[in-house]
Amino acid sequence: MKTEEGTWIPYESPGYTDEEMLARSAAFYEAMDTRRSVRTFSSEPVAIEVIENIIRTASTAPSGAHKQPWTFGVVTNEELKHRIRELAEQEEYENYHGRMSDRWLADLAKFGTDHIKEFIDVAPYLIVVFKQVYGTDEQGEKSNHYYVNESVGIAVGFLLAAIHHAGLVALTHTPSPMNFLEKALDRPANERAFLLIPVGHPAPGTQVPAIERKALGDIMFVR
Ligand code: IYR
Repeated sequence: MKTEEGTWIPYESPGYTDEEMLARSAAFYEAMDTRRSVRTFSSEPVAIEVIENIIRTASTAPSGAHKQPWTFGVVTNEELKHRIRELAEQEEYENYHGRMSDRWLADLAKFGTDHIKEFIDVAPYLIVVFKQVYGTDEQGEKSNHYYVNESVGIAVGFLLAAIHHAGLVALTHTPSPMNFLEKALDRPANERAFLLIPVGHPAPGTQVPAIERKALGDIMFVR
């Protein structure tokens, strides 16, 4: 490996014992296994500092050439949330009434979804994730971003884990096509809406569908 370029610093391994590693990996799995997508939110407020920490956590994700090709829009303004709800529902109406195939609608039946997206009004925060398809350097010149979908997808994984760790709930919502979010939030030409993520406490009495995760043997192979 070449280490002549740039400044390098030591990486400090935590140095867990095998027993600690086993216990920690099992405990983290147990904690993550209780995460569920939730579609019914409470309007109970959440401190902005919690949201800031969650977004800081997302920003620790690896990215192509460390370009960090993401922007997280935090929407709290009630009128703006409502406008976004109206625009999302317009797209979703078309999705549920012709754009999605019968097979797709059948696959979604168990989740009880339709084009009504009340959670956009109710959740105290909407995190609108944008991917940056290119960057701009200090001179205002275009710079390249690499593996943008992979990078932003990983960051959103970290974001969802951080939301769950904080004891909050979220939904990875895709009101497609999502370009209305770029316009509604007045984003620059290099940003494309990636996901709309309401975040907050679950509504009292929230239920989630009784669905199972695939067994390890069905998702993993070793050779
Ligand atoms: N975007 C729509 C439809 C939808 C699609 C899939 I795939 C889902 O897992 C859930 C919903 C909606 O948000 O209702």
